[in-house]
Amino acid sequence: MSARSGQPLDSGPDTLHRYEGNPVLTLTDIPYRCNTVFNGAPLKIDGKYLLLLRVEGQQGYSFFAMARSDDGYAFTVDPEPCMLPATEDPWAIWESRGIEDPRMTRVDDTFYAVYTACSRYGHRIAIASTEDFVNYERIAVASGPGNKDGVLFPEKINGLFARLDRPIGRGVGGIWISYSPDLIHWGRSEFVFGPRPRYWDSYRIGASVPPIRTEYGWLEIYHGTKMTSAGPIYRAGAAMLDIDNPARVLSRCLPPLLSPREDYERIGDVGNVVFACGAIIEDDGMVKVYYGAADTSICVAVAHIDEIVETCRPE
Ligand code: BMA
Repeated sequence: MSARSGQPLDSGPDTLHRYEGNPVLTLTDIPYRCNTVFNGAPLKIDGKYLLLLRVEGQQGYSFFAMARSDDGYAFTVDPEPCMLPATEDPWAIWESRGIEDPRMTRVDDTFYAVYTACSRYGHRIAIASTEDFVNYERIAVASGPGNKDGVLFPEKINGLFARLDRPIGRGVGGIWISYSPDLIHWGRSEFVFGPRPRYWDSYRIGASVPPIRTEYGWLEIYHGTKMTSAGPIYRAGAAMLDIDNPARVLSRCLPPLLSPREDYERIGDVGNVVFACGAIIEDDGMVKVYYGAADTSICVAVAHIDEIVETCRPE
């Protein structure tokens, strides 16, 4: 039990502590037939929690549904999906193989969903906005092919929207930053950080949680993989980026924040995966990180913001 949150949490080896009631969402919580639910993006508005879910249908492609909760742990899923792959031009061609891995960010008074549009041309980053969390207005397919894990900064930086993403140039998956005046036209792209040889994040990395402003800089909770003879292991880690120039990495965690250990993280459609798509910072500083487990369910793990920052606090 965490003294800080009053929630039942494990006391395991990781910085992030698993909620004992994990997983908080599985396919039996979805009110229609589907294959799996995973990689959900949370928001907290007026004390209520929203979680934009990636649901994979039995046909094999993904779409989004909305779940709602009073406590961030017990969710009820809306009766119908909220966003299906587009069927109309100019979007349909880019979403013909589904939409995946949403991240939600509020910038000024608008809520944006940044997600991966999948087609025979590969993955592209797409952006939509919503006012009611039922209807989503597409704004842009905002990258070329071979790019995913887009997260929007919650504030403009030097007057421009900013995002992290993960272009797969030359097969190396690293995190880049780009800027835009209008969310449609993006540029000034720069490399931010990449895989680290020998480490748990030596194969590919990507942004996971939209950057969180702290007194030390932008805290980025990212995912990193290590390749093994049984395939990649997905873990969560943290890095601190400069507030005014987030292309500048101030420091980076050594051990990960969370590694797959529980059966629900080890066993599923894709085993050995913890994959965060968002976090809620409570008033007492506790951070609830929402993550997909083994591409088969959604779980929560919690730590105080100071504990997370401590893993990547600049000297
Ligand atoms: C990534 C994304 C995620 C998925 C993860 C593990 O590349 O496709 O949606 O959770 O792989 O399979």
